[in-house]
Amino acid sequence: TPRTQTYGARALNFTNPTARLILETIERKKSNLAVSVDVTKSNDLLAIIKAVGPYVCMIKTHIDIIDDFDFSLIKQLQNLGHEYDFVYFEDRKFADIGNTVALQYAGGVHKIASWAHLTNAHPVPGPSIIKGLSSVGLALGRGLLLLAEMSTKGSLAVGSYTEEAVRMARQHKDFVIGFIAQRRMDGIGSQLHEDVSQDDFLILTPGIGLEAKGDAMGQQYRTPHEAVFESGSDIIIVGRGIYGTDPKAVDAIAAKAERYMAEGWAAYQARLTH
Ligand code: 5BU
Repeated sequence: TPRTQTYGARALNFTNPTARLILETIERKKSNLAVSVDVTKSNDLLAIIKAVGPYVCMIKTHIDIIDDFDFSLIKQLQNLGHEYDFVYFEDRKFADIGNTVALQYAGGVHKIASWAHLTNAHPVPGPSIIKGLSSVGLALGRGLLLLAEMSTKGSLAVGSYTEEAVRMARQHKDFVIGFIAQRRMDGIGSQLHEDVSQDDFLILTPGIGLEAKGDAMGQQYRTPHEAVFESGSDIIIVGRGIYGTDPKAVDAIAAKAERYMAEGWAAYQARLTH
């Protein structure tokens, strides 16, 4: 099963080029760490990416929180992506009708589809949201994650909602390459008599921290070991646990990234042999 396959071997489980690129990048860099850089100034964003670049397979952005956004920032982000060998995940959380999300994904100020390898969507509108986003992203080789679960206290994405999300993904495996979730979704949402043992989806897990248990606004943290070893997550997403409160403290930020990378990789290696 995917849980005990290497990242490199799993690249062959996918036809989507972004899924393959992510798995190959993880294998090459021996890092299943994604850093979520939630800062509001372009210069801080670039400085933090430079600091953590060597240790990540992925940088997760919220491009709409950048106060001084100018499209020239995108070229600089792309250059760093090539220099340090990682992919971009724009955590846009699309949630509207197909026609609207296609416009939001392709255009506006941020033109997300033109640079983000990966983005995500809430399954709440139903399969039409995948149709809308794939009408833009599929031909560009992009990938989509569905939000099957969230890390927050009291999340409504549970039970049959989560199951339906997985079912939607199974119908669109060319474009939906995985889930934001807190655990593996293997077998979940499969119909009676359907053989899904060979199905592979990437599980990306936010809400990861080694020190805090949560924040003042409902975020809940688990450790890399809990996520990757116990729950079978593939990529850990870490934000404030790495960049802390001072975006200028780049040496400390790099050291933290290295630590999370080591913890995430150790948990994966332990998983392979258990
Ligand atoms: P943190 O600083 O590690 O708490 O940041 C977590 C990031 O992951 C932040 O950008 C959130 O928007 C994002 N996130 C999350 O925390 N929980 C979720 O369930 C989802 C996204 Br989906």
